[in-house]
Amino acid sequence: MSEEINLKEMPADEILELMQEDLYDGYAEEIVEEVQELLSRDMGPYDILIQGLVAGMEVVGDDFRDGVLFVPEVLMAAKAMKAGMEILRPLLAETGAPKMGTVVIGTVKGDIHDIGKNLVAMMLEGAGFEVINLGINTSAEDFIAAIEEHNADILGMSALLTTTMIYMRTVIKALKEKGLRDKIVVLVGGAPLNEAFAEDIEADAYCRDAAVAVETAKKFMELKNG
Ligand code: B1M
Repeated sequence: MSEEINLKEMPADEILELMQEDLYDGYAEEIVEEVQELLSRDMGPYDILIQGLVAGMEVVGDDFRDGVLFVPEVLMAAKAMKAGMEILRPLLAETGAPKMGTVVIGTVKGDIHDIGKNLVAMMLEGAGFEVINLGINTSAEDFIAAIEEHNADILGMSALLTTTMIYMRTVIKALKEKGLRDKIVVLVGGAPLNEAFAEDIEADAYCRDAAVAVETAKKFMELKNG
């Protein structure tokens, strides 16, 4: 006989564990219920995001790397993660923080990973930035057009593949050719990157995670505004 799960009777830490399992199994509806249950207990959206969703996706990532999970399963997990993020998004963006500046962000050309980039975009919105999210597979031309259109202060680029991260260099080169490089702060992130790579391509900073991206973006805006 299958055991009926009653979320209301479970302690929060067990719900977080269950979230990780449900994310692994790609159960979007269950993820939505669990996020809602934790919110109803006044758990902060950021804690739910990091301790439930991001922690779950780390396990998925490890098993994907080790050949235990394959693309279809990972896609299901990503869908479940997005369902949870959709609920948290307005709450993370709702801090009433004063306007900090404008960020154009996107995943670079050839790369379709967008969960981390969307997380960064959400957290930047929450910190008071206006965020122009260009989505995935973004060309240098599209980045430049958006920077010019929105008079952006910061460009954020994301890449999750060793084969696509090098495209960031192409974008920075294109910014230089357009005479825009000195007018914009370039922040880069994504699992295969590190500080040495960021320095090598002449980005302004590498951001390990979304929290660091927000801190770094704020720091650069403070420097810019004196
Ligand atoms: Co892909 N994938 N994937 N994948 N995938 C990785 C990246 C991989 C490391 C898996 C593995 O082998 N362990 C591996 C890359 C190997 C490499 O290049 N070294 C890989 C591969 C190989 C592939 C394919 C090639 C598989 C295939 O088809 N054979 C293919 C590529 C398709 C393409 O892009 N052209 C592919 C496809 C997919 C899915 C579509 C199935 C799915 C993406 C769904 C989606 O995003 N909508 C997927 C997923 C989900 C992953 C893993 C499992 C998880 C990525 C993720 O969402 N992490 C990933 C394994 C891993 O990373 N451990 C993997 C959670 C997210 C919160 O973290 O994205 O790191 P992350 O973002 C963090 C920081 O990096 C940082 O802040 C974020 C939040 O804290 N950050 C920024 C990210 N961007 C930033 C930008 C900033 C600042 C900070 O700007 C300022």
